[in-house]
Amino acid sequence: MTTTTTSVVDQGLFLLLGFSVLAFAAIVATMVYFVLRYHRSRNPRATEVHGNPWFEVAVFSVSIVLVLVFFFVTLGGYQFLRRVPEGALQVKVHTRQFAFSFEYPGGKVVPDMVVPVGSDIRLDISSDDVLHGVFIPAYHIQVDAVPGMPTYAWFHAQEVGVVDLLCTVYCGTAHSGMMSKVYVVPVADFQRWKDGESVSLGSEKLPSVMAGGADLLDARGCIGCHTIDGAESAGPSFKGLFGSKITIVKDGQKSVIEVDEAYLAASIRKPGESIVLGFDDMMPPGDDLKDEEVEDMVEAIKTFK
Ligand code: HEC
Ligand SMILES: [Cu+2]
Repeated sequence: MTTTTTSVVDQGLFLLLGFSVLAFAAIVATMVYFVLRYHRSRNPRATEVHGNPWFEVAVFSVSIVLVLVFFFVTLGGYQFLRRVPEGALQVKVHTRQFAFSFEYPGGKVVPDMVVPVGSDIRLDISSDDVLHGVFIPAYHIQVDAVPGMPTYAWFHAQEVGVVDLLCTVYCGTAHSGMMSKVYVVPVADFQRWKDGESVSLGSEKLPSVMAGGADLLDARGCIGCHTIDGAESAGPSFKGLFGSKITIVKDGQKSVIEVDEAYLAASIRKPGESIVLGFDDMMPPGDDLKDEEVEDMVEAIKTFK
């Protein structure tokens, strides 16, 4: 069997777990033996025991050897995880409140990751705002994304299928919704997908390029707090929002307004300035969004009728 990120992590885990189980059994057995052997009926007078140098040296040496074995085995695993095989496909992983986006060589950006089966994938991880974590349980890799400290991870896409990728560092209100997927697809499908064709894996459609605003809303994590089908969420639904009359609270004053493009754009850039009645001021500001991005988002919101 070839070594993978999954197998080296398992190796370290099972070594430590196996030892823990053995040590636990040995300690409990000794304890039970002492309870019986030195019961008052068998050992009515307690005797004092003094040092036993040979025993002490033995315990000490065995412990040192064990700790060194654990250290070198897991160090080997760690080095394996930090050594990206040559020729790995590079994917940039951007993290932000509250979404991941994946950037491919050539500039394609999507909200879920797509990779060809059988290849090594290098993830270049960065954060646009606060601490996040990139965790792919199926491949046993987990790395923190720290603002200003780009890092990386890699894995070998073992078999075709869909696995989860999620944030493991509490990054704010909608942290629990910060989840994406990794689609491991046949090589030919990956090529077609990269060329911009619409491709499916089983019944699921692979993510398309974020050209239009709707994909951008998804990639920027807006859909984590706003639904497009009218359902309740942390924020008001986008369905039927454009052109509707809503009550907002601004500087403590309530007023009724009609939702137009300017209001939508202002809400995306500076959500804290006016709050929709009945909701909390919890939306992260979109100061870093480009003008075209805000326009695309506004256009997309208008389409949810
Ligand atoms: C953490 C959850 C959260 C995220 C993420 C979020 N929003 Fe919001 N959003 C809210 C809440 C809560 C409100 C209502 C309170 C307010 O007006 O600030 C709101 C209000 C809005 C409004 C005004 C809606 C109305 O009914 O008047 C718009 C437009 C909007 N968000 C767009 C966006 C866009 C676009 C994004 C992605 C860039 C986004 N939101 C991301 C929570 C969120
Ligand atoms: Cu996060």
